[in-house]
Amino acid sequence: MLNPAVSGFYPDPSVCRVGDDYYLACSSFEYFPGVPLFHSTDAEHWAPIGHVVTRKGQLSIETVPTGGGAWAPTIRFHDGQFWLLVADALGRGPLLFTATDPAGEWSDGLRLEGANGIDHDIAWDADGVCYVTYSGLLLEGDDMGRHLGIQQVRLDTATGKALEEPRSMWSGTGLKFPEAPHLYEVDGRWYLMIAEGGTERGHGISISRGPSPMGPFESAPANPIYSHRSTSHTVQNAGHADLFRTDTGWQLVLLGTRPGGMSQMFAPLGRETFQTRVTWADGWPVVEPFVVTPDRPGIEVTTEFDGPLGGEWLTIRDAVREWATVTDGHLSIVADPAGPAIVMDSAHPRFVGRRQEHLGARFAARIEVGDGVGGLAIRYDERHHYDVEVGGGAVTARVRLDQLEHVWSATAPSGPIVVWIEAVPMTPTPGSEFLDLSTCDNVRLGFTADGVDTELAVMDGRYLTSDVTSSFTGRICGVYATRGTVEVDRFEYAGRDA
Ligand code: 6LW
Repeated sequence: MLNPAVSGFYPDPSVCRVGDDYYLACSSFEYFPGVPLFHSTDAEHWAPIGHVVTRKGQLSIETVPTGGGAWAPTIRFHDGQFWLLVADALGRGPLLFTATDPAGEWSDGLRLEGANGIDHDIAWDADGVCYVTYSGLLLEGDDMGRHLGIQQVRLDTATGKALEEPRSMWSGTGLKFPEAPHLYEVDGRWYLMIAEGGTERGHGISISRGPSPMGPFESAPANPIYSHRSTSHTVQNAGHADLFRTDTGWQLVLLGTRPGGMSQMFAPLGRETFQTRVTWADGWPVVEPFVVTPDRPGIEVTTEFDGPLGGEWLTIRDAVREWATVTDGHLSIVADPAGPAIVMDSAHPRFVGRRQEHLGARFAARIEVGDGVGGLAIRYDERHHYDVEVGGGAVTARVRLDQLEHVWSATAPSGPIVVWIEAVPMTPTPGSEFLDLSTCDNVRLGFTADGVDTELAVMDGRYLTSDVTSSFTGRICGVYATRGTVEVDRFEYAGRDA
């Protein structure tokens, strides 16, 4: 099957089927719009159709800390409508959204009560009783950080209230962080599938089965039934899966990363979505091993801002973006006069960007800052970003790594200038130093004026990876304004894996 199914920062996939249509949802954390949705008619090629979170108020998007926000949706179709559960982690908490058209609009989000945790699954038995099964990682109250294992309640979906005290469920084989539970009825048996081992290299999928949605569940003898841990597979962290049936058999979607390096490795794109087939033996699912599809074509996209920003454009903790307007082939970003001197250090930068979706990637923006300051930045979070900034007569490349900052500057030419950031995967060449080989990529920072490219700096890319930052997201690259108004009339993204 085609892999990645969806490349770039698209973790925690969940799929539901409605007739001949398949819908896929992923996490989005502090980014807006939130909870991206994809559609497929062959359960293999996925096209974006919109987002669940398109309005202020659906999530606590303005205030969630880095790493919080939309975690791990479950999407299902039941009783004539779509249901999507997602935790607004460190924000509103667990939420239930509904829609009749998955392309939108979705509801405001009903807060679940009595089911505290993350990764909420929703399932119904033949009598219409609704079961919500979730990972009991407490993210609020005095017990914050405590993990109660996999939990379950029956839910009143009209009020969002649990109908009982949570009960403890089968929670895997004892590996860390039992999470991502999904409950399925298959041929008269109930299956409880989870992820365990942590979302890093130890990640894996385990499953159990029982006579009812409440169990009791017996663990599959082969658990974990799938993992890439301790292998040299190009896809690591494989886990957090959702299972579904197609006309030709069973499949699952799961998250994984594509780290680069040598012994220790680093994943520039964060957690992506992969897919594979599933067969059954002795009443247990058997996950077919998968590989990254070789020779996937690259893409080149140019945005000339001749219409509203598409769904691929993200803002950080901002669902309104009134400071970003598109008119006459220009994206104008108006800086916050009270914003900090290094706006990308802030939790609320006036920044509009898109995902890095390929291991090799080049972003270029033609910008004009007038007497303001702004530029192009690639970020994991406000403590880890590389910028190319124009202002005060200079073009400055900046690297921010936590409290450390380093800059390289050149004189800025007058008029519009093309600033660019390029991720170049590390490839072994004779004479390479070990420290070169041990990273995933190098990030070049520079600008072009009068047809001449000036490289200001080349920075090891490992500091912008999920492994170093510990952020749950991926690389996002875009334009920002620090002072005054920054005009952007062209933005290019070229990406290729090989
Ligand atoms: C998600 C949990 C996990 O809720 O990381 O891989 C958390 N798994 O299941 C955030 O994506």
